[in-house]
Amino acid sequence: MTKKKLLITGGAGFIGGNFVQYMINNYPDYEIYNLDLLTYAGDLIKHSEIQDMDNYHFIKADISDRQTIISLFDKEKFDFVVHFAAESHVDRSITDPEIFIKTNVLGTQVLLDAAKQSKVEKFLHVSTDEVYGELDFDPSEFFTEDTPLAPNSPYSASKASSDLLVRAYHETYNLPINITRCSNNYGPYHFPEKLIPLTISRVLNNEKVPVYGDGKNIRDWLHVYDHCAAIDLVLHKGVNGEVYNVGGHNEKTNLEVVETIIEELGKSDNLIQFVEDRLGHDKRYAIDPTKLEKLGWKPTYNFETGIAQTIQWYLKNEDWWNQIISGEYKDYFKNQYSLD
Ligand code: NAD
Ligand code: TDX
Repeated sequence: MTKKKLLITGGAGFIGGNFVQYMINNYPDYEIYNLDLLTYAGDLIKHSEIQDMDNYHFIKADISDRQTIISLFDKEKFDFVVHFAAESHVDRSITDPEIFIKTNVLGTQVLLDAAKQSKVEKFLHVSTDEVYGELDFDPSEFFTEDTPLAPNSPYSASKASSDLLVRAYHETYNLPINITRCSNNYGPYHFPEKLIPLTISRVLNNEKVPVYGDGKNIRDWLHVYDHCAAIDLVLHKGVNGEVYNVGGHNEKTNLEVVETIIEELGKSDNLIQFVEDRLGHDKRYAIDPTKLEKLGWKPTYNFETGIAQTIQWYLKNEDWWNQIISGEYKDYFKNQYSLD
């Protein structure tokens, strides 16, 4: 029997990187191809233990490079595509939206063309709850798959655009697709520009933690391993053409998240510094995952255990994040924040 060929785009980043490891561990009979441009957000250090395995292949390429992508698909004839590659940070999209359109919209369209031409069995597009916009603080409201798309940031607008293209390729060309829309992830290899790893790394260095506005905005946190299991399920069992929301009912205000990390690390709340609010800052995200639960998924981490383990991971892997925050990240941080 020929082995299934799975292309994972963005497999050098946070979630894609964890998904590459998950698939290598759970599907030894698959050929895994990791395609990534290795932007500031991607690295291969996270894959040093698997890089020499026969069933793991790395391809450095830009998803918006049509010629390269089309000829790669022609040559490899992938069975499945799981598409993570994206510009992913909301704050960067506010300062410099253009690359978000090129990568997230044009890059997705190039991949869709390639997938259509080579007749893949399934194209799974990894999206985000941010495409639905924001919810009020009323705890009885949730995003369902029927919530209208109303993205508020250039990042979420670019993701919503790519979602609509994926949908259109299904409706127009009958491309077999699924779209997953997940809430905020946390866990190993989360890039330290995002709230949780930024807080952990700064608290460990006794540096101030910037909290936007009053810190009362709410995010719905899910451990990245639970997200990987959800994608696995949708890839293999998802009904063709369907969207699935992914979330584990773990709503926290940003201030609660920051205070939890400070307490776990035995430091003082004096490290919190309220700073100017993010432009267009979405108030609250909260996912209703009923449809995915009916397919057979349930999360395995509660936030308290997950965050404690994540902090331990950052303590053990200081080399990885120290090397990031001492590079070009320093300039990014200085431009982004005015801290005491
Ligand atoms: P990330 O920024 O950590 O990783 C993105 C990866 O994509 C990097 O390895 C980067 O090098 C690669 N990449 C960027 N541009 C590329 C290009 N033009 N060609 C090829 N590769 C390119 O992002 P993440 O947090 O792991 O998010 C992955 C996906 O999941 C994104 O599509 C994001 O929208 C979605 N998502 C993220 C979250 C979250 O909480 N982080 C939640 C829901 C959905
Ligand atoms: O320094 C900070 N201070 C702060 O208060 C940062 C970086 C963030 N925040 C706030 C903004 C948000 O309300 O914390 C919350 C989380 O911020 P991020 O970690 O930047 O995540 P978010 O904007 O919610 O988007 C994330 O979840 C959905 C991912 O980055 C997206 O890729 C994903 O689609």
